[in-house]
Amino acid sequence: VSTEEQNAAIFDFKRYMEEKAARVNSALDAAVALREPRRIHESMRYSLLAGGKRVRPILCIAACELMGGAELTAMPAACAVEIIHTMSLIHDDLPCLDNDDFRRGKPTNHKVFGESVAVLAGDALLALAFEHVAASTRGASAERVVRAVAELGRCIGSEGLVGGQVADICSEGVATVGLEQLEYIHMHKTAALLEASVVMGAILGGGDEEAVERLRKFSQCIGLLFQVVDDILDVTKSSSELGKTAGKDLIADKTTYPKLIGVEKSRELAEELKKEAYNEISGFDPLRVAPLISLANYIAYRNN
Ligand code: GRG
Repeated sequence: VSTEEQNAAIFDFKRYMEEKAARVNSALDAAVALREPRRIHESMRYSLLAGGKRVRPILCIAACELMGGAELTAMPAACAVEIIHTMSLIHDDLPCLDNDDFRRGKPTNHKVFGESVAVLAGDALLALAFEHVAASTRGASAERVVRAVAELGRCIGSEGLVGGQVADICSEGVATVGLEQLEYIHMHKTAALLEASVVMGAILGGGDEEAVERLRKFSQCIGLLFQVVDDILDVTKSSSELGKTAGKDLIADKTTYPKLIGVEKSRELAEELKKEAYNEISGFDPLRVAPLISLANYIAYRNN
């Protein structure tokens, strides 16, 4: 067991997550206050404040603090990544995409507000995310704020999150999706927003080029790890909760890591990615890196 792992074990991760999530939640509440026009803000708030683990904003804050920056400096960027995550879920649940009825334990946005408002709530959240980082970030130079905004745009656009989603749609029902294609989908659809979260935090926290690039690699490893674990959970859940999930795309036509390489090899891959993530940040102060090590662990061993 490495020094980093020992420190991470002593570090009270549960408390850390609860405290950070609580402050992220109040910042989100304030950023999307209920105002006129009422209907659109109700719809935006409905999905944004419906819970969720807040992994992305906490990663953003942890990266900023590792670089010596303040939580307050990262908070608008932290809110922005959660706002974008939420808008991607609202759009993903629409009948023209995944057609889901429930999300975060509640009826999906379009089930409550109708499809047109749900589309517009997603659009408004996307616009707000960029406005919020640009207008509300304090404690970082204008140059760093602009760099952070550019990272965000790149990570979620047609060569990032949206690109991954399109590749995913195009691969549906295709029998020959290989490992390379699957990795492309996950690196873009899931890892890109985690990358934006970590890299924005590092930039705003004052990290130099080398530190930012190390953290970028770290985020890419945990991004892919997140999805490999998700795929494994799908398999382990699908056998125990088959009744609940019957008819959904769990086993149907979706290519997953367990399908391509089996559950055992998928677990090995997850373990490798976790080690690679650790390696990337092993040069930082072992005490200060504990939150990021614990977050990597949390992603590797989570059960939901
Ligand atoms: C970003 C402009 C823009 C458009 C969105 C619809 C779409 C394009 C993308 C879909 C992306 C998608 C649904 C990716 C899956 C992301 C994922 C891993 C969700 C689960 O995240 P958790 O476990 O969920 O962090 P909670 O609810 O805890 O936040």
